[in-house]
Amino acid sequence: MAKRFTVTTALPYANGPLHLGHVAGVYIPADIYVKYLKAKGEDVVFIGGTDEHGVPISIKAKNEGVTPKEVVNRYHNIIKQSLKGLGVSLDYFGQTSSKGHYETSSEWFTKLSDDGVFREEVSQQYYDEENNQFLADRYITGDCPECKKEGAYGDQCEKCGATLNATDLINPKSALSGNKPVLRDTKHWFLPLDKFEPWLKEWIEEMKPVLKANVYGQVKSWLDSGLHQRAITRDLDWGVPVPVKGGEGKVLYVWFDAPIGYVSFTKQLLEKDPNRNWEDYWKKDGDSQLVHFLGKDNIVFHSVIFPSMLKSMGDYILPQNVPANEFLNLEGEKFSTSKNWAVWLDDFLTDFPDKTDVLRYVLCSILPEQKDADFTWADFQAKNNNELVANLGNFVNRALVLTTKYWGGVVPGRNELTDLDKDVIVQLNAFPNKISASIEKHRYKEALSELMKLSALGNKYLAETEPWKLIKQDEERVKTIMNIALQITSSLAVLSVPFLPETANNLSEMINLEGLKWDALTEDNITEGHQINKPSLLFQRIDNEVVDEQRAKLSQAKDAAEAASKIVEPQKDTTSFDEFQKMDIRVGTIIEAEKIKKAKKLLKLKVDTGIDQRTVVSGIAQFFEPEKLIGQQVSILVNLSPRKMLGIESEGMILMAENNKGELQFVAPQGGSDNGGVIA
Ligand code: B3M
Ligand code: ZN
Repeated sequence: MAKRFTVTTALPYANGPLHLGHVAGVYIPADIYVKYLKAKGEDVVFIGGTDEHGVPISIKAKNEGVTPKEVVNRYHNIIKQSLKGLGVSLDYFGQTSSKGHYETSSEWFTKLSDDGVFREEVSQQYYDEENNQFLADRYITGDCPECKKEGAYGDQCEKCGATLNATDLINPKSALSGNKPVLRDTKHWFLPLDKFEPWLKEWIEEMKPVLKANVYGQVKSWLDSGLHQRAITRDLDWGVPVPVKGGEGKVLYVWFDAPIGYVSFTKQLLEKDPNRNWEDYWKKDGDSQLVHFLGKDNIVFHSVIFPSMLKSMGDYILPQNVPANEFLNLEGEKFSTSKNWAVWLDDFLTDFPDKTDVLRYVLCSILPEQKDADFTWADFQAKNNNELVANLGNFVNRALVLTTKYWGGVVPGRNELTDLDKDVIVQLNAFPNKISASIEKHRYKEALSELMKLSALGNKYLAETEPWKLIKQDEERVKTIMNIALQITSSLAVLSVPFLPETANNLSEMINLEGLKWDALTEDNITEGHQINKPSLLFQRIDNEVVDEQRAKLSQAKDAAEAASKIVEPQKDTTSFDEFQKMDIRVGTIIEAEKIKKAKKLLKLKVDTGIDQRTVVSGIAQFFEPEKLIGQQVSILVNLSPRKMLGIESEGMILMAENNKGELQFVAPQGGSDNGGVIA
């Protein structure tokens, strides 16, 4: 084993909350690994944080009319809280917009630039003359050169999927000013990956024995298709400023500074620690084992680009492993933020505050380790009821309840062992190593299933020996059986720590035993005469209604997202000026408003039109409380022929504006006007 461990979780962009896809791909396996290492007494730093640069974040901020810093702080906090809620024990959760991170990434860039690692090249890029700035690909739109449709972006056409260069767009327009951008010379710095290719190829072959097949496969195919230099600077105003001469007005490319975050966050964590030094976790002398956890879309950055940067820095270690996962789907479809097809971690924690371990269990049991996997609410319910309640919860409860019932919670001693007892003990003692082996190979699904085999072993043992039947005839025999059952229970309390931390905690409180060590587990964890505490149930059944509600919530959210992205209504057929002139639209004021029985959508209004006071039936009841409407100015079509609705004569129509969600607002003169005023 290495002297110490540096474990990182990929940094999610701070422009949205985390969903279960992020959690399963990165945080659950990383947290299991780290909790395991810590249970073994290893020296570990567990580093995470948010990635706070990049164009989508600036665009979001612009759309919201706030600064990028406001956006990233908001989501950083949401993400941080939700990970805490899930019991993920990161030692540090940093921000790439922090001062310390700016310092470290500038140091890296300056050193690599001084050492002549980068290439510098001038190329032509689109520039917005009105806003005096170069345009990122996403800030340029135009007609797609492939499918000819409008609205393609400088990097991609979302209509036909073509990958584009901004200069290929027909009729390019700046998204900032709407003007035609001009081409201007600009200088950028490049990481010459082509130069690193030979050693990367050797290194990846050396790593092959420990790499997961999906990771090796992806990196190999990248290397085989040949590496090209990559621009690591951008003409933007949000990011780490390029710290060398000629870099004015430019920032580091988000993928250059983000992985340096792992280093800057370690520095921030250990800054004030008198006993530990960040360099031990990153430099060769420290002999630390660096492990990056991430999703499959980030493999190349962590196994080609960042290693090239680490190597170029000279004295840094390279990753020992990059256990990337494939993707998790939701009810058979890809997670999608824009379609709102997601279970958000913070929502889950609000809806199920006492079920974090259930979520950890279910996600671990379906981890997309080798191929994409699917989360369904039916499976969530089934795994809770059939595995956690019926297997683990049931065994522990029987062991503790029977001990309480027969001997007031005092642990009995063992008498002579039968062959069955001896066999169970041999099996029990093999579990710590089996689970360790699976975790160390980053096979977390397998490790969890081993844990569940241990409680299944306990259940089977009790079912075969039936102590509840024997207690009347042979209490001495029952003492032996229950002693063994309690040894299994106490091993479960330790071995479940990485997977089910809250359960492990509850369990060790119930058995009233702390400080048991993973490596020291035996058939004598718990001694004769030890007093256990009052047992309670570890898990509760989940009923159908609960998961039905979650499924309904998912489809409602999806419908709302679809409605929000609804295409603007097509234009109606043309009408003549004379036709339009026939309509008499006036300013009016609502003076009375009431609900109409049996009509959910309708309100009965009395409107002062300046001409008269008249009754109008209006379909706005879902959006307004009648009391709040008194005094509201409106635009009213006064010469519409009267219509009877639910027995009420309606004399006119109030004009409303509808947004994409189908919500209504009044169309009224800004700042108020006189009733009866003509609208034309
Ligand atoms: N933010 C991409 C992502 O969230 C990127 C990861 C950075 S890890 C250094 O998938
Ligand atoms: Zn296209």
